[in-house]
Amino acid sequence: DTINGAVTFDHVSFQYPDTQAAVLHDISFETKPGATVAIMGATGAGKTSLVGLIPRLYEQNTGVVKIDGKDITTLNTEYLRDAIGYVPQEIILFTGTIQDNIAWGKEDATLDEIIEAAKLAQIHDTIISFPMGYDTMLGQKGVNLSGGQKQRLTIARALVRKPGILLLDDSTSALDIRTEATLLQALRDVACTTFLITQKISSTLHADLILLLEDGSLLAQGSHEELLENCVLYQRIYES
Ligand code: DUT
Ligand code: MG
Repeated sequence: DTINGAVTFDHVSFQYPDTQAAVLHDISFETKPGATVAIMGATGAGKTSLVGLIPRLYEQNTGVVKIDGKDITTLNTEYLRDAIGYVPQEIILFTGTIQDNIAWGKEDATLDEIIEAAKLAQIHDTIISFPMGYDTMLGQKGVNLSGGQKQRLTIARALVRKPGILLLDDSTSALDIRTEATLLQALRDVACTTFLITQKISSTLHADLILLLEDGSLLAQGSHEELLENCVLYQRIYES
């Protein structure tokens, strides 16, 4: 069964096993299926840690995380891994073809599925502009991609699984405003709930929900308009 992508955090706190201090304090929010959720906050605020709880890369200490109303500790990890696409902050590409790089982790993906994912990730046109297309080699013997092209390639890799939830950890930082907006709209069109960690106000403008983290606490949450009205820190980020 597929997921709709509603995500709920209910009084979630978390600390890494080997550390003393909690990294996330009493986080509560909920998103509708297909929503775009922007996560902002200074370096070290807890953004990567927060999204890592959703596919159970880590386990919260208190509180409950739910997907489509189900406590994720009751779901099996294989189901979670299929349902959630995760694009980590550090991009990993290997020497091989573009096709192999997109299919990494889902080696049974068909070329059609790979192309569909690349289109959704807004990288298909770039790929077919290369003489070898999807057979283009990456790495020392192949083409060098720009930062934004690498980001979109790794987003395509996550989308090959057709996830109901996509976690983008700073994965659009090198994209221009228009390409990013097109990507977010395309994800909306396929009803993929998207968590986007970002430092850019341009990415929060169209988010259904913005989560503003400060030192592991949820300083504010709401739409762009709501935060602009109610949150001094958000106003400052907006004006800077
Ligand atoms: N932390 C650990 N162990 C880890 C990872 C992080 O103790 O394995 C700490 C570092 C930091 C806090 O957790 O004090 C939050 O880190 P996180 O990586 O979640 O912060 P971020 O908001 O993603 O920061 P950045 O914008 O630099 O990626
Ligand atoms: Mg991070």
